[in-house]
Amino acid sequence: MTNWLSRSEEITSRIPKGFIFGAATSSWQIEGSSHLRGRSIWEDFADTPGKILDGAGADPATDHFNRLESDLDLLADLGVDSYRFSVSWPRILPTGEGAVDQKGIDFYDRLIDGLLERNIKPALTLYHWDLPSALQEKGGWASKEIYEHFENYADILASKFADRVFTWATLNEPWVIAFLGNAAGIHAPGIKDPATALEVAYRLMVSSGKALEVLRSNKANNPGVVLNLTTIIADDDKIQDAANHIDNLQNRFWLDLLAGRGIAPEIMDSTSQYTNWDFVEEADLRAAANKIDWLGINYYSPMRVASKPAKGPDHIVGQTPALFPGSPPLHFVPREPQTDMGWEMHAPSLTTTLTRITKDLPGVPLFITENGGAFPDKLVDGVVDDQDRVDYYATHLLAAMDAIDQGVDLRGYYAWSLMDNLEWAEGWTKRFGIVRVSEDDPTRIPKRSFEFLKKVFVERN
Ligand code: GCO
Repeated sequence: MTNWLSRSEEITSRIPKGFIFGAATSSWQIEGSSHLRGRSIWEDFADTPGKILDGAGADPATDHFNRLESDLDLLADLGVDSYRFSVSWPRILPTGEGAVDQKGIDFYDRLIDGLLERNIKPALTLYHWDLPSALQEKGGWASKEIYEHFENYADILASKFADRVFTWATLNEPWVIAFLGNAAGIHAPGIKDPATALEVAYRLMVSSGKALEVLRSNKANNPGVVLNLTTIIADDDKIQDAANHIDNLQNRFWLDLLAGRGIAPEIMDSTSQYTNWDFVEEADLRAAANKIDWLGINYYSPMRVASKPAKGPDHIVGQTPALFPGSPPLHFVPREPQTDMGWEMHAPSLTTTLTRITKDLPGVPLFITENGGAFPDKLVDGVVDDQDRVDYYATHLLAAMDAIDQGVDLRGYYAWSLMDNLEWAEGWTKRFGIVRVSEDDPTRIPKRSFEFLKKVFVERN
């Protein structure tokens, strides 16, 4: 492994002036203090035995709610320009609608002001998966009523915070929400129904487009959306059709909607056994194509597919055919080296993902809004020497710089994640943090990767 701590200049010398560096988190994964807010679909999911690997739930998470000030000090110490966080909808509106909970507003007021006091730009995400349970009972993202609820929620947040927030993202990873939540049922709300998943995918993008308008009417700066896009690698000749199908649902669907190209006939055909898409409306498609000021990309790994299974264990978190309704038979065959999620580490795929987006959605500035890796960290004498994570960051930062050299308008990069946290259905079993936190000890211990990123952030021009 390269000693990146002594070779950080190879990276810093390539970072353009004005490039934004940050770290990212999300509300449900870190906040805790769920008794001070309404219930979300992730508590419902976590309370169902067997859904979360280690049985973890919303509390205490990392106890961020009670440790806000010291967590903000950590960010300042890291030397970030920006912090990407999400707002918990049920903290603002306990049942998703009705009266605003002032406690919730006060918390995010403190968060935003605390960032600004430390000269850190707030990057706010409206929705990172913690839907109020009361709205799921009314159909959640599969119902048309969600448009109005999401617009109302966006309006409340923008009216309170528009003067202070640097970038706004409507949604985080609608692909995950739609397909992990509603096709494979491995995320909340745990539905296994491809037809619902496809409708949710569509309604999410329409909701996002409508929320963009609301944000703009409140003079919010830089409204955008965050997608998890990646490069699909066909590992043998026989798998090209299946690879195209995966690419269509993972990448093309979202980019086409944003670019105003609607839903591709190939996608409608290949999913026709589940839905006839009769819920699609022209006016909605126009809303889904509302202008974004930037696009966020969460990138971790390519998806490598083949006609034959790979040898060895094949549990790869979030890579299974059930996530791609209508897919021809295929296998996910990540190569070594892999992270703890079973995800192949292949930095050049970050470059190709970015250049492809630039081609399919020209003229939109990009941010890498998440990138990082889960590794089996060891705490030895109070130190986590996570050289594997340092290596991951270094190679992916270089791959991001390669994309800039190839003409990609990449404006910033956020590391996932500021700290170890609740990794959704994997609970505490997977660690993505550059700061160590554990379920039974909320003490923050910056890892070697924190030191490395700090060096990069501080030493650049
Ligand atoms: C996502 C989410 C994060 C995850 C991270 C690691 O991209 O899935 O935005 O909440 O924790 O990606 O899986």
